[in-house]
Amino acid sequence: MQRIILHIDMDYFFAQIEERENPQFKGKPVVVGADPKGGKGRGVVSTANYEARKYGIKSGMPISKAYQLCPNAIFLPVNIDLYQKVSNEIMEIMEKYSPISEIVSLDEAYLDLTEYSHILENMRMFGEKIGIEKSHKRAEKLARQLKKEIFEKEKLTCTVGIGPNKTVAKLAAEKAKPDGLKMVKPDEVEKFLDPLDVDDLPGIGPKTAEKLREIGINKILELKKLSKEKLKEMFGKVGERIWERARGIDEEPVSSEEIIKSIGRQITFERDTRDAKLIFGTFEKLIKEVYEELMQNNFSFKTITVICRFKNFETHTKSETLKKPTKDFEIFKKEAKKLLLKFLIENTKLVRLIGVRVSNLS
Ligand code: DCP
Ligand code: CA
Ligand code: CA
Repeated sequence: MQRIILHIDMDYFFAQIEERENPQFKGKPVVVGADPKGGKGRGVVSTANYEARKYGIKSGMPISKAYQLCPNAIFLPVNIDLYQKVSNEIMEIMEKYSPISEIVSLDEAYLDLTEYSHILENMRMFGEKIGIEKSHKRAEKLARQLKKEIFEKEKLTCTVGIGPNKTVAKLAAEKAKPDGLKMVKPDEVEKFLDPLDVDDLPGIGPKTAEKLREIGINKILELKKLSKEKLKEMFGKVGERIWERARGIDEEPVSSEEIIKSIGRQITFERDTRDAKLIFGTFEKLIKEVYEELMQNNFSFKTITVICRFKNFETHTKSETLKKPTKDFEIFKKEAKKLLLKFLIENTKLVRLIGVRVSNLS
């Protein structure tokens, strides 16, 4: 069945809320994130408004780098309670527009608008073709209303993408930022995807993109020249996914069921360190926090992953998958510590950040 999927993503979310709360910031570069401490701060940028992005400041960048790029920017701490409250209000508005919705993150969600097309609009007498055309018009109208309602109630702008599936809808939104609305109809998908960069595709991270670039593949049009078998050979199971996504194929349903895929915690040390007592003491605290959340949700886990970031941001992960799912705290602690120890033996650099995550939850 031909679906109509809408993706909504708020524009420079944390920073836009700060601008709304402090109108005097409008038009000036605003950076939300860790304390820059005059350029010596150690955390990262959560997000920046578009003025700050002109200086090259981006989400995830070390806050010290952001400070270097634009010392006169307005640097603000992350007020997550406020952003969460605003997010809840937005999601409440959004959910009125379709009975089928999926919240992806604080500022992002999908709506399935197909119902409207096929039940309300496609009343047989018009025939399939007119039905789907009308329903696209209807979807666009709904999208415009949604943007308007959010702006009127929250004084915040967002971008909406509409497509035949989640992948295309999300990419359409990405390409229409900020304050945009873009619809890609089924017969426009190929034309829309072909000129995009391979790393625009969800599922293609920096490492995968690098591998593709090495063999001269930069655009989705070029990616389509690789067979499914070749992609499987290069990337394993996700290769098949990539093959489909490059062709605009994505059957994943919009699903409101909240699926927690993993639980994790990480922490950046105040100072890069090799102090084993500090590292393992901190690590045990993280393990306990993760375990508590696991128990609150009554989950078993099968995979443990440890993250270690060394000086200069060199970041590694190591995972261990158990033979069967468990809830055993001692096993968790023992396996996690073993992984961390491996890092410290293999690498003598100072440690900047450690983290632990459990996945394969049941
Ligand atoms: N965020 C974060 N750390 C990151 C990325 C994002 O804390 N590395 C937070 C801050 C963002 C929010 O999540 O405001 C939403 O992330 P987006 O990737 O959607 O980015 P923005 O909404 O900030 O900007 P855009 O206008 O590009 O969507
Ligand atoms: Ca956003
Ligand atoms: Ca987002």
